[in-house]
Amino acid sequence: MSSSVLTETSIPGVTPHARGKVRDVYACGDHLIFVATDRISAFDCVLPNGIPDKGRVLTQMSIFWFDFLKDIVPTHFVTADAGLYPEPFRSHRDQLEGRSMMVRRAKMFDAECVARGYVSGSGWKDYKSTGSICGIALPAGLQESSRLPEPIFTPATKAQTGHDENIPFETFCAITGEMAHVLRDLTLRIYSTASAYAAERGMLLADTKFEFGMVDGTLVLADEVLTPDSSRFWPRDTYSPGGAQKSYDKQYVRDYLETLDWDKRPPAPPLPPEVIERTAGKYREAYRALTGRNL
Ligand code: Q0Z
Repeated sequence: MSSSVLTETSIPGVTPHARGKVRDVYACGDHLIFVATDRISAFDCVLPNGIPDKGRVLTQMSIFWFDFLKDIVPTHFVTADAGLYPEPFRSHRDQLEGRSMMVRRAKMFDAECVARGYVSGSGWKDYKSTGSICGIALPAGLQESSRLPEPIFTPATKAQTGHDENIPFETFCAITGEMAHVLRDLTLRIYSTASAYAAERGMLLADTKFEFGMVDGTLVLADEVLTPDSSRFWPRDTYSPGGAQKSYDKQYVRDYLETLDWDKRPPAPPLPPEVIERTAGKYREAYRALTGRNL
């Protein structure tokens, strides 16, 4: 299996349908092929180095969860066997195998479905300034990273550039229409199921973001799910509310970048080999912690 670092995909004669910070998406008829590269971002910048195995870890983790969740919600997942992809993708399977998946093309809901069980990130920012998150009133006296009395649904708009913006449920209803309540209930149900599983494996699932879409009149869970790029996982044994928790995956990268006098605007500086290797180790460790499997 290929373990070389891939930071750019290229399929001759095919233009990507979309490129994200980390993933490249190709259109093929009714399907899309998502390719997780080994790119990594920090402080909203894509770094010049790739992280070995990161794309494979994120893809295999999403696939693990799609399977785990399949009795709760249908998903957009079709296959990750690149030998089954249509041409010209099948001929380039060396580039794609292990780090890609073919999915049903969905009509996406134009809002992110976020569940939070802990106060962190933009949730902590909102709580500090308003005492609530997405208009949901919360008890006074919560600290950064405190566990919430119960998980909450905190939808956000998808910003093309810049940061996603937390929105009240009422705004979410205006965007998603009659499916709004179903999306909220499913988001919280998936969060509870996944966080109970993660807890058995020594991990806290602080929050996670889902994207849903419709395929032939059926609601499907789409995009990537429950990866370190879409979720905050915290090791239970070092959890300590009252401050930010260390990022499971990117801490070495952030810590290193903070030692430089880089202004956090592109271009980002290169990472030393030991930061790259230790970060790769964290991704492999996260995969093993959650799935019990090695890559
Ligand atoms: C996912 C995104 C990425 C850029 C659209 N099954 C689907 N059908 C149609 N559209 C999508 C999906 Cl998952 C879809 N995104 C998010 C991912 C790069 C944007 F890798 N946008």
